[in-house]
Amino acid sequence: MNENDVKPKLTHNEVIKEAIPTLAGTIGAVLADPAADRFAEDDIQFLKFHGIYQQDDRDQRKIAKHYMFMIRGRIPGGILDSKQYLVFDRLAMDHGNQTLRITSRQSFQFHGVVKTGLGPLMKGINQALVDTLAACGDVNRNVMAPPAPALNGLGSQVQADARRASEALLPATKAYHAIWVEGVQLNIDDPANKDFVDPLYGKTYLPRKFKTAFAIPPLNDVDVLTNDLGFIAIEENGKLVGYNVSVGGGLGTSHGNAETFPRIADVIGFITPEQLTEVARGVLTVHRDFGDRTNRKHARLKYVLEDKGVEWFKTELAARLGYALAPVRPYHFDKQGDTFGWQRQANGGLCLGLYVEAGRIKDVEGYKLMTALREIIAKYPLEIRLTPSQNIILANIDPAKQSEINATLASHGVAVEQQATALRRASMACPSMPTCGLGLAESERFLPALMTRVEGLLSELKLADDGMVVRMTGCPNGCARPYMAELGFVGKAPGKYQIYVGGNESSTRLNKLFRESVKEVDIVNELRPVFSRYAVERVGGERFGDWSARVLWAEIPIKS
Ligand code: SRM
Ligand code: SF4
Repeated sequence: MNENDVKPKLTHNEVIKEAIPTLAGTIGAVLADPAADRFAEDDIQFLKFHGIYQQDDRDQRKIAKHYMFMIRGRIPGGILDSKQYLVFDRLAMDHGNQTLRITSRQSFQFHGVVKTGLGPLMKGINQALVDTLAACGDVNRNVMAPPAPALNGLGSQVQADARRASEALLPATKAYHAIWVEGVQLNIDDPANKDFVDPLYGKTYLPRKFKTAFAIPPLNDVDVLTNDLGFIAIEENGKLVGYNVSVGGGLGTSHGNAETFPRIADVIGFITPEQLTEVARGVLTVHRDFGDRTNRKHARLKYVLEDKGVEWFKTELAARLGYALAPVRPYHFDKQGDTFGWQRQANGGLCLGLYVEAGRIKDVEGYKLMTALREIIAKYPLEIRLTPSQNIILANIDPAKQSEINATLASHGVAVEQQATALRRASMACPSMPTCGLGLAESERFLPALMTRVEGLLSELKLADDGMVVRMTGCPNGCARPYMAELGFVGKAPGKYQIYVGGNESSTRLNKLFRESVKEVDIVNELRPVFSRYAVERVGGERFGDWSARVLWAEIPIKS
């Protein structure tokens, strides 16, 4: 480097990670201070690595800032046992807002926790042998895996591999245990903490978040190609022989910043299950070493792939592993989404898929899903599985208990047959208001009302029974993966949305921007001519996403 060259400035997040690689900050001390109702900026960043976001209630901002916390679990593959579920339920009732939010990465979030509840809630989660470590922050996040127990013989093996990958990519800091389990500030005079450097992540962790998912073709329920790292199961004669590896997927963008974009991952090779953790670590360390630490909007692995190229990536990974990956094996995705209602598992047990609107488990008048689940899970031995589309599966149920469970659900207004329309069953919304600090428009609170209007339009056009993947987010970060939807809505400003069209059923194609800014009240009017054309122009049973990509995309003005 020439002496006149100015080294680009590292982001503040890099500076604070370098200064305190244990990620302890002053969290323990502030937690113990009864006068403090919130944490200061650097601790807010460290808290994310512990699975905690400081938020404020945006409905109350005009009156005063009411600080509260969102806590996200680390639940690889979305599987919990009954005891763990009941602990989550109790903690949400005692310290949260009496709801549990299933996330689009198969975890649970608590919302509305005030600072005095934070310590007891975190302790309770850890006592249930679940944790929240690395659920957020510049590390590998909750690892996804297909949750459907009735899927096929590979399910449990792939789930076990997802847990293995999750463990292999965990940060090693002792701060999490000290603060949340022992209830003390990390002892920085202990040499192990004073000179701590994470063996995998180093001092400064990753430049940005990193996401890993496992898929079992032909089902792409996890949206594997939207992840930084994907493992696509390859089966031969009913046995798992290994995984195709995908790298460099990601969805987050920013309005008005053309240098940010969603990207579908590249499938770069095949590995055996024995190679899984070393390959996962290899891919993650390429991100660690080459991700942009000077600009958090350009820091995801997808930009390394985009800037340096896929061939460069393969060579760099091979250099780290000491071998090149084997050639990609044939695979094919043809669908996504969940199966609802009762199904028989291969082991003779039953499972029940339940639709959860926008992932929010709650009680409302006439529909007491939270109570129904609590009663059933407390009474019958079963397993809980959270899905990547924000729904829940009760698994391993004794067939003799089916009718009792149906009766309990019915007594709380929860249907098992015809749980929701085809449109709603394939829909997702991110939380946005009032908890998310980044939301520009409503999402979870608006989508149900919009769905009712869209359903009306579809029935007028005799399209009501046709499924369509609809996803909404309150901003362009893409938390409900709207850029993969057949019909996507992305918040632009209060009460205004971008409309995207053209994703496909297998979730292997990004959609395209169709309308830049549409007011809530105008959405159905915008969609009416589109759906009317689709109803008459589609070929055979062509889905809305495929028709949009074939017909509408040709009409969308190309942006320079
Ligand atoms: Fe997300 C930030 C919620 C999945 C891309 N996401 C946030 C925050 C924490 C807002 C913040 O930073 O202050 C949101 C908390 C809202 C709240 O009140 O709960 C939030 N994201 C969620 C969840 C709960 C949405 C949901 O509907 O379930 C999902 C939690 C998953 C989990 O259990 O780990 C969630 N977020 C996603 C996904 C989808 C996925 O991972 O499959 C994406 C797009 C994929 C990707 O990462 O590219 C996603 N979230 C983002 C981004 C944009 C990242 C980027 O690369 O630009 C942000 C903003 C950020 O990180 O600065 C963000
Ligand atoms: Fe918040 Fe935006 Fe994510 Fe929705 S998409 S939860 S508004 S960051």
